[in-house]
Amino acid sequence: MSYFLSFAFLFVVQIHGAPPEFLQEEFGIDPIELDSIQASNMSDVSTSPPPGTSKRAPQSIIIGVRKGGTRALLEMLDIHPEVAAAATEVHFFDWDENYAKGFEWYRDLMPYSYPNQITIEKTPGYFTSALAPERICAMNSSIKLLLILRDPTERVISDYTQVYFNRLENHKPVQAIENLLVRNGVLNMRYKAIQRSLYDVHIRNWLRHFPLEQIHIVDGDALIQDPLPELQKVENFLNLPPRIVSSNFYFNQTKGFYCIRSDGRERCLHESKGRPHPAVNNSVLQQLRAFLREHNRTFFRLVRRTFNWQ
Ligand SMILES: *[C@@H]1O[C@H](CO)[C@@H](O)[C@H](O)[C@H]1NC(C)=O
Ligand SMILES: *[C@@H]1O[C@H](CO)[C@@H](O)[C@H](O)[C@H]1NC(C)=O
Ligand SMILES: *[C@@H]1O[C@H](CO)[C@@H](O)[C@H](O)[C@H]1NC(C)=O
Ligand SMILES: *[C@@H]1O[C@H](CO)[C@@H](O)[C@H](O)[C@H]1NC(C)=O
Ligand SMILES: CC(=O)N[C@H]1CO[C@H](CO)[C@@H](O)[C@@H]1O
Repeated sequence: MSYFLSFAFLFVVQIHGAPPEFLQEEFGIDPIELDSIQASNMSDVSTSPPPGTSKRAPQSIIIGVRKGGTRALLEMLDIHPEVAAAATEVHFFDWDENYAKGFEWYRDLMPYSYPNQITIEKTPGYFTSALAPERICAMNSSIKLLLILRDPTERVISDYTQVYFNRLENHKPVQAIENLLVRNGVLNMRYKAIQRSLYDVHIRNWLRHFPLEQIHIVDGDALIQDPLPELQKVENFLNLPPRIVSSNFYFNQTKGFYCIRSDGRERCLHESKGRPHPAVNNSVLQQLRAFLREHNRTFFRLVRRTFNWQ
């Protein structure tokens, strides 16, 4: 698995030319990653395209959130015969140096698709990017956006855990989560993991450019518990015929997660490297929860929907 992660890491650096230092901190690996390497098979890049296919701009984008389960969502949607999923996180709309390369560069990173297929890419960094909404709107103002969210407090801890292990692997100093969350007794609002969990702040930015009807929110906690109902909602949102069925999933007792079965292939999902989350000091945790509660209230009002986060 660590082989897979470093492979994926290298792959993104090579293809998209991003500064490694930035990546080490910011490149998000989902809580739910794939065991297999299929998602980033480099040899696919050079195989000749099937007749009748071409590369198309995405008609739908999974915009985030980091650590929300974006990889799981994309892989599960990829079961659908009318979905063509991009293999890597493109970071076109959130990284200036990629955006400067232009639209043709972006389209070239999309998979070959048939005319009846919907191309989907996912880059979790878009949701929290200040510029991504207007840039995506400039490309296609009627594009369909998918946003997968989970409990904002859990997301903070998961975000911390990922960066913590990345830093360990890169022999960089690490800090206890409490020291990052709290400075001088108050919540440290400059901590990016907290900022990224302010869903209301970020969604406002998207709603300035897109009507709420164009943004479908997937409940990340529900997707992991029972994938099919959440995926059927997405099929409906994307106007896809219902093709994902319960036999595409089987529960692996050992892992405690669902595995995907499609086209005779089996792929399993699991917690990122099985990393345990740290036990967070309870009073700090309560402080964080109380703070996010206000934000999630505002968020529920903005999206006219509530989520079962406690
Ligand atoms: C990558 O794709 C090629 C062609 O589709 C296949 O032959 C090869 O086994 C794949 N490699 C991995 C590591 O999945
Ligand atoms: C824009 O997105 C919509 C919704 O997915 C799609 O129907 C339309 O074809 C897209 N337009 C272009 C130019 O890609
Ligand atoms: C279930 O998960 C275990 C533990 O990761 C794995 O060894 C096994 O191959 C999986 N079984 C199936 C049928 O996917
Ligand atoms: C949790 O942190 C508070 C200060 O923020 C401290 O007073 C308390 O002793 C800590 N609790 C534990 C169990 O470490
Ligand atoms: C995680 C979190 O803060 N959840 C809260 C979101 O807001 C509702 C009220 O609208 C609270 O009940 C949750 O505890």
